[in-house]
Order: sequence, then C-alpha cells, then structure tokens
Amino acid sequence: MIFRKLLLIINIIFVNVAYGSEPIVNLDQHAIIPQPRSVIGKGGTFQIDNKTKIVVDGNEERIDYAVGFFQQLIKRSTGFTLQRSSDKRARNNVIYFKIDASSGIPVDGYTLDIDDNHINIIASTSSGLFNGVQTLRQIMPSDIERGKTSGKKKWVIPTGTIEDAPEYGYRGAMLDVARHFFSVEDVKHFIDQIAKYKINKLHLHLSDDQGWRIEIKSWPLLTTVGGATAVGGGKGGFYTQEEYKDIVAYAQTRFITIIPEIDMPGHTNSALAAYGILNPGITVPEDGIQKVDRRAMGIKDDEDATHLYTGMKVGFSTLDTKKDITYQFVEDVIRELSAITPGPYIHIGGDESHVTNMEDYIPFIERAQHIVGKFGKKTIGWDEVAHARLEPSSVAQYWAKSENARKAADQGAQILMSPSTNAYLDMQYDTTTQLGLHWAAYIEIDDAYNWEPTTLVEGISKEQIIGVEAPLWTETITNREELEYMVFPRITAIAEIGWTKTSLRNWESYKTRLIQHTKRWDIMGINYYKSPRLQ
Ligand code: TNX
Repeated sequence: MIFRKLLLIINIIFVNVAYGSEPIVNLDQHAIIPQPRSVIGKGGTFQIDNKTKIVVDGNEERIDYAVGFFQQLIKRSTGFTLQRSSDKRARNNVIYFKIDASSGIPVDGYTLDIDDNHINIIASTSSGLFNGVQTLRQIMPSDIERGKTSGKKKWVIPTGTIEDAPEYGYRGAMLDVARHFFSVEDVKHFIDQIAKYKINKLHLHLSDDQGWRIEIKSWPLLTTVGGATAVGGGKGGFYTQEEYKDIVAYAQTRFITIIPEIDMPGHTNSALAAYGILNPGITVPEDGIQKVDRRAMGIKDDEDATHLYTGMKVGFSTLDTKKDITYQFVEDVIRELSAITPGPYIHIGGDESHVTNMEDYIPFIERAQHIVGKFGKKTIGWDEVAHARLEPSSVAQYWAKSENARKAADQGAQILMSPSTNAYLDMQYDTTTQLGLHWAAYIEIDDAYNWEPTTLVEGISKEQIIGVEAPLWTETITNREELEYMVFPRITAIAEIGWTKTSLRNWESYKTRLIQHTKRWDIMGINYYKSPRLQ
C-alpha cells in the first residue's frame, strides 16, 4: 500500500517536472467545444519545442491567416518562434498545414492527425485549417491561454485523430453597439473570443433609437448628432468608415464575416434626431429625452427633428415611409455600407415597427430589399420582414414568431434561428441575475444548450435553416466585463448547436466538458457566469 502510494507520488512528480502541472489526458478524454464529429485517441504524445518546424502545403489566399495565427499563439505563450520549412516531406518534429481541395473535407471542416513526431492539419479551405488550429489550441496545456511565456520547454499534446466538420454554415453572434457603444478594441477582443468556438459570423447592430454608430458620409449628422448618446445618457460614439474597415479586416483574419445591420423603418430615432426630414411626426417617450443643442454644435436648427432618446423603450419610432427622400436616405446608407462590407449580407432590421402601418411597412421592406440587391448584397431581416414579399436569396431571422418564420420559408427564404427564449444572451440566467432583461425568459446554461433548430418551428426543415445566431442586446450592458458575464458560458452552447450534429450533442457531455473548459477561462481572465448547474 505504502509502496503503491510512493509510486504514485513519484509518478506525479515525474509528470509534473516533465510536462508542467497538468496531467496528460488521452485525446478522446479532452474537453473540446464544440464537440467534433469524431475523436480517436492513440495514447501517445507529441511535443512542441523550439525546434518544431512548420510546413505549409497549399497556396489559398488566406492560408497565412491560419498558419500565422498559430505561430503567433505559440510565440505568445511559449516564446518559441517556430520556423517554416519548405521540405514538404519532413515528418520529424513537424506541424504540417495542408490545403487539399480534393480531400472531400467539407467547408470549414478539418482533419487533425497527431502522431509522436508530427501533426497534420488538413482541410479543403483556409477556414478549415483555422478551425483545426482552434481545436489544437484546446488540446494543448491550458497555459497556452496565459498570454505570456511560462518558461516551459516542451508542450505536450496527446496523439490521435480528429475528423470534424460543421452542421451549419452560419454560426453567429450579434453585438448591439447601438444601445451602448463598444470600442474597436472591444469588438476585436470579442471576435477573438468567439472565433475560439468556430463562430464565423458577427452581426453588428449598428443603429437603433438610442444611437447611430457608423459614419455615413452623405448624411454626416447621423453620427455627429445621432451617435452622441446611449442608453442612460452616456457619451455614445461611432465607428468611422476607416475604423469599420479595420474591424472587418481583423474579422477576416479570424475567418469571421461581419454582417452590418441598419434597423429600419422602426428603431430609427437616432436618425430622426439627426434629420427631421425623415420624421413623420413622432415624439420621443418622456423617460429618456435628451435635447440636442444644435447651435453649440454649429449646425442648423431643425424643428422636425426629434430629441435624442436614452431610455429603453422599443417600438415608438419609424422613418417616414411615404417620402421619396426616405428612400434616397436608405439607398445612400446601403450604398456606403455595401462598399465597405465584403461579406454577402446587409441586415435591414425590420423588427418591432409598431408605429408603421402594415400597408406602409410592406412596401418599405420590399424597397429596402431591392436596394440591397442593387448593391450586390443579400438581405437579412428580423422575422417580421416575412410580411413582405421576400426574395429566395433573403434570410429571415427568427426571434419571436413561428408564423413569421414559416411565412418566410414558404416564400423560399432561408431562416436564421435566434429564438429569444434560448439564444438571447441579454436574458438573465435566473431571478438573481443583476444584468440583463427577462421579457422572453430566464435562460440558464442548460436552456441555452437544450434546443434544436430543426424542431423549434414546426414546418421548417433543416434545408431551410441557414444556421444559428446568439444576439447580445446591450440596454443593460456597458462594458467588456459585463458583456463577458452574459456571453460566457452561453456562447459555447450556441457554438455547439451550430457546429455539432444533433446525435452527438448531449447536455451531460457538454456540461462535463464545460466544467473542464472553465479552467481556461480562469486563466484567460474571462468574467464568466458561474452557474450552479455546472456541478
Ligand atoms: C427586442 S429582438 C428587440 C431589441 C431589444 C431586445 C431586448 C428584436 C429583434 N428586438 O430591440 O434590444 O428585445 O432583449
């Protein structure tokens, strides 16, 4: 007995000295989120040291984003500058990145093959290689997330094979930068966080009653007036077009497509406060009036303009859908936005237009959709847009009404699943949560996990679903810390729903992996919600 204990202690000491404090876990026991399609462990180890070489085979445009990202990650946490070798047959202490379009690996998928003396990451696209790197990162010792060197000489990785590919092409998160503004740095940080879980779309909610956050050169007051405040009366803010392009370019290096939203015809008070000519005569609710001192700003008085709004009410505003100038405005905004958005989609909002008559709403949405098409883009709108005639290339984002989603699908449009009762990141976890709202539901982490896109709305099949998206509305969220509290862990639930086959998804497995994974969030300093369900 004593002897056995002694052996165990010696073993622990040996492992700790050799590999750092973490025990080596067989590949198939690793906590990978989202769960890959297949994981086979071989029981051995590969070690990255400062002699490990990188071989790149393939010349797709963005391959360097994936390989360069990996090199940076390694450099940051190990101090090693991994050299590239051009010897494509090298197999000793090598990490081999290969793009093979004929491999049959689906878009965004990858194969990660880890042997004692080499690692192969194979994909048919660079995005697949990047996803392979994100998986590799999760099976490396958690110190890889410390962001500074630990002095460790060897980094041990378990051997085996992972074959992986996503269920849905659209795996999204949304950030509302209109209710509270988030800086370029904050958005980039968010991009890094969601990319870890193979999310590949970031929808930016760029305008709402409380703020207009994107520079439109032909309508300059949108930002100078419309961007001047936020919920609660804070200072607001906006992205210049150059800053927006910087966000888009950064997202591209993480294989994330930015989807910009200009919410119309409702949720437009910030535009009406900038330009009275767009205002059909609405006034701002009493609870959040903020007057604009145009003289102090050196701009002309505008009697028709509304006051700025700093409250949290929704549904009180609308553009004047009957005037030609409104469509000139919509066209200018979409033209400028399309020119700086390489992704295929423009989101036109369309939700909660409670003060727009249906006979005005429908032609407005149809014209906006047409304008989006004119600039070579496809339309996304919240599920209410299904009242209008949708083009088959359009997407309706289901958040509230099943009949709207069905109506959209019946017209041939695709459906993006964002059920407010499961996928909304601004909903409180339970009655004790300080931040957030609860009008749709309290969403504990098992509620965020336990839903299935294909059975959510009766009559909508898998082929009609483009994917899933988790929106973070920010009426009550003012900074990075608060954002993280609402986003983590729930973002990993949506990531797994979007990526992993239904048959491989299971709450108990996810929960076990999540408990393991939170150790990494502790290391990264992420302010996640410590749910009582994680025990
Ligand atoms: C409803 S969801 C909204 C947003 C709010 C959100 C708060 C949707 C399309 N509209 O304007 O921010 O609730 O949870």
